[in-house]
Amino acid sequence: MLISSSNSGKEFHPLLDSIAVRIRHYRSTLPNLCPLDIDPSLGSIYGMLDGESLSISNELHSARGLRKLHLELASLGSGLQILHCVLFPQPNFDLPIFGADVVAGPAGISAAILDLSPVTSELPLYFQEALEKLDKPPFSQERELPAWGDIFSPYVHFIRPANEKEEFFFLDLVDEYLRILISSLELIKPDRLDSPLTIERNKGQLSYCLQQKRNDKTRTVLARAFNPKWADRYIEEVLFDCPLII
Ligand code: BLA
Repeated sequence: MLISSSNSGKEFHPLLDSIAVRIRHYRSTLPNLCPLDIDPSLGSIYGMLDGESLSISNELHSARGLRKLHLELASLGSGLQILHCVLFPQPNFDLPIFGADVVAGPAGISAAILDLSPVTSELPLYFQEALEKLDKPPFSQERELPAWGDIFSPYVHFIRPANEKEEFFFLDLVDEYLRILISSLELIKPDRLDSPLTIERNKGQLSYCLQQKRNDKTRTVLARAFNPKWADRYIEEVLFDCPLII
């Protein structure tokens, strides 16, 4: 069953809640898990727009092999709710970026995106093999990726779930993608910080962030709920701040 719980007093769509529970569960198993500091003015945000409450709550951590684990739940007026999660690897680990974005409106989920995105020309073999083995659920409404979506892997899912069954399929995929990423963490031996591989992966994360910043839909929604200047700062500093150049 998809669970529904309250978060900061706010009811979220059961799919968003269920995904957040899975992410927190996997996160709790990670070695060296450590909360990351965030500017209090950008961490938990509450406001009102046209009589509707707005909220954004951010959870930021690091762990062995992962420089930034970001889970965000946002409620941005007109019944719009968003779950955003990105797990950025440490560039000296040969890992892809885990990303999930789920957008719910008054008529239900309009977009559900999930990927393990490469930071070099191809996904590491371990991930190609593990993802290839997964069953592809029969989603009835696949959506077309925007032009900036060339950062995603061949295993990206971008769908509009048509019913609760398809929401379950998507939740299962999130679970599998997290399981694959987290099980690989135990096997990986990091490269040196000054290795050319590390530098290449660092550049790959940078271009992932630059492409994500071309998503006008994110900017538009944040600018409407708050204001354009705040939206730009939030995107630059919280969502897709650029990785350290090593
Ligand atoms: C689409 N993202 C969207 C949409 C909205 C947001 C409103 C349009 C939904 C639709 O077309 O049905 C909004 N997403 C947000 C906001 C935040 C957010 C406000 O995360 C944060 C506060 N986006 C990501 C990540 C991925 C991603 C990590 O942040 C993928 C891993 C993908 N979102 C993504 C894509 C689209 C999208 C591919 C579709 C864009 C399009 O169709 O043009």
